[in-house]
Amino acid sequence: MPPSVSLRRRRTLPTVLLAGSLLLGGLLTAPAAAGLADAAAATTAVRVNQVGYLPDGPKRATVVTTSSSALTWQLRSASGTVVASGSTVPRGADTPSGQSVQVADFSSYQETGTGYVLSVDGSTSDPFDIRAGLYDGLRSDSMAFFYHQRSGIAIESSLVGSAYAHPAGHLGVAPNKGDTSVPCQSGVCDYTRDVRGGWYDAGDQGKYVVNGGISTWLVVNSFERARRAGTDAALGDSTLRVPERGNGMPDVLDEARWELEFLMRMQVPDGKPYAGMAFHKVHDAAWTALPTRPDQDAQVRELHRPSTAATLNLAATAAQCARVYRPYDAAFADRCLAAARKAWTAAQANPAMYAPDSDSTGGGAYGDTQVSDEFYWAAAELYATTGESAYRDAVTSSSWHTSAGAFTPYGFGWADTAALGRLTLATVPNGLPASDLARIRSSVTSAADGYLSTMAGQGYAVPIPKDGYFWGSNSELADNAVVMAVAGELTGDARYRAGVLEAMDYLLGRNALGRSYVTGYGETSSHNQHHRFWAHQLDASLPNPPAGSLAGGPNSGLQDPVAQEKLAGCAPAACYIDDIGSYSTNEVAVNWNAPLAWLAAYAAERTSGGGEEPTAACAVTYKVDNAWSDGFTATVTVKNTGSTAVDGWKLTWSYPGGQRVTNAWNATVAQSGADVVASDAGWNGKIAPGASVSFGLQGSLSGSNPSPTAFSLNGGACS
Ligand code: 9MR
Ligand code: 9MR
Repeated sequence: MPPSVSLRRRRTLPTVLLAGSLLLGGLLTAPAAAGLADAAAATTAVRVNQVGYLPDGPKRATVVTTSSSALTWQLRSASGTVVASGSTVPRGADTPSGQSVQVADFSSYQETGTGYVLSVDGSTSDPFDIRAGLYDGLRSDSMAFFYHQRSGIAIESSLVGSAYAHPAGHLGVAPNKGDTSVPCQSGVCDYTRDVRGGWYDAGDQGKYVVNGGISTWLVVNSFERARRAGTDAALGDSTLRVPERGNGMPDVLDEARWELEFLMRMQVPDGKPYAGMAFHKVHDAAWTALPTRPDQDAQVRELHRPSTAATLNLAATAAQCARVYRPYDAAFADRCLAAARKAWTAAQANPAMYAPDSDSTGGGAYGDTQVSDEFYWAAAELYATTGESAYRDAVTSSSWHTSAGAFTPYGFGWADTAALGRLTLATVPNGLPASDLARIRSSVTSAADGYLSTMAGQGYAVPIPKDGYFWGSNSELADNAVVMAVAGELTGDARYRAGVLEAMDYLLGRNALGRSYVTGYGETSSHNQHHRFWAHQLDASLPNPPAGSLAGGPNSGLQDPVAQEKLAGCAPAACYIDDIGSYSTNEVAVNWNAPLAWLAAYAAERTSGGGEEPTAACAVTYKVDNAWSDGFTATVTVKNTGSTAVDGWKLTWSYPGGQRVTNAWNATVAQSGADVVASDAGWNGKIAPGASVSFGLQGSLSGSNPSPTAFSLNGGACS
């Protein structure tokens, strides 16, 4: 029944959570415990988005302090000049973090630049930028995560650099024993299936239809939303590091297709028992050790019993595919639609084949015994795509169509998918009666209002409640931010966009631990996430996770041995450790990077209002002077095309191909993820009108070396 939904995610940790809440009560009266110990461990008491802020967005910081009266904040530019100042607002005890905090709001400062810091109470924040292009690098890196996670294809150094390249995993080449001819678990089927391809789920190499479904939906939805907004060119062909660049298909859809093809391979073939259903999952018979590179996994792979939930994930995503891919590849859209219809029919015939929680040897369970929400989601996608009355009736007769529980404070998720159906019905033109549509849309905006009010009640402005720090909490709040973004689209109300951007602030450093949960973004960022190949912490010859990888985040359930040993007594929002062994707080996963990529693409968009990149009077040439197999040198020339002198400059760009600057001359160059900031060397800081300065750099790469195309000078876009 719908009302039970918010309890389902809690099911995995009821007792621990209860203990956590009791402890929390104690913490607030005895603030010297875990919360403040964590605060001390962070680099600074002034918590900011370590990447930065958009010029027209909210700009808030949280300060951990024992002071109960307002303090003075000062914003300093890179040269040390105080450019703005004001008073903080004391917030007192912040329950989720167990910290006493104050909030500094410098939103009214809208100048652009790099290297700002905020000082309060004798502490200084990590440096940050204020500029419109802030999220361009993350848009690309967070989406590249999916290419890295591809199974059944070699990961090319020309696209991701030599450290991340590896041979194809699970293509039937020894020692792999899959995925080209995979048997079922005993008693499930008497044949084998070719289930190559798809994305590995997370740090493990399982492939799960249930979790693949929500991840695919979000990636495709990110494109569908951008197309409505008229900003889809940013996700179009040749915008991302995918091998299909240049094929005429938007790159985001190329990436999602890799998973869609896998999801369709998981459908039970005609003529077999349960034809049309989807196998729940395919993974190793026993857990592999860390590290294990995908192509070196010697375990037997097995198909697990078909489930209704998996079948409806296939129906929903294949129906969405049929709608979104049609303009680019009608034959593929037809194939998706046929698979979706067949899956729907099979799920109706087998409505209660539940995947059990106990099936977690060698792979995750993704158990779910409540599938009416998956029925609603699949019906909504099929109806939005086909307009057919049978699917409309399935939508309108579902209890989820009217339930107040479709959106919960804890976010939608792999087990809670009714919200996905609502988001589609609210945004994709369809034939529901106007009153019905109005009700659906207002359910989106009232959910978003709830998230905004949850944020307003917290010192760190997190759109999940204090008892919401479950496994993958970062995805809960990211998913809630997706809902806020859609509410903004439906209403034009700017408060929702502000809420989305503050959720990004949380992920990128304005949080209880003063840490960015996204690898490569921010001064203090997670880089030891649980992963079988990006296992640098265990084997120095292996890489850390690539830039743009999101950690699961604080989990008050402490569901792994490292968390249990190191985090006992933590306040909910501080129950996190950047250790490869802590899979319950620090894994990566496709259903977590998917909302990150969705939000990064949204945040990277130039809005029609004040978010438009201001123009600067400059022209930049970027010339590759020399390139070899894994490196290059380049000369960058900046010309002042305006009529006033430039006095001190910072030039920013994003590398589209994973290049990394290793060395520079005549400028100081810093890189975070794909984003590069080049600052003058002091003596060459002045550029007279009509004059130019040049600097040189050396970088690393493997294979292709696409030149950056967009440059900003002191925060303004050059022509
Ligand atoms: O590596 C696994 C990770 O992907 C899962 O999220 C997690 C929970 O299912 O399990 C991890 O595997 C561990 C297993 O559960 C217990 N033995 C140690 C495994 C590696 O740390
Ligand atoms: O994201 C999943 C979380 O909701 C569950 O509580 C947890 C334990 O069942 O499993 C998480 O999913 C993991 C999956 O089981 C195996 N691959 C890694 C996933 C992320 O940790």
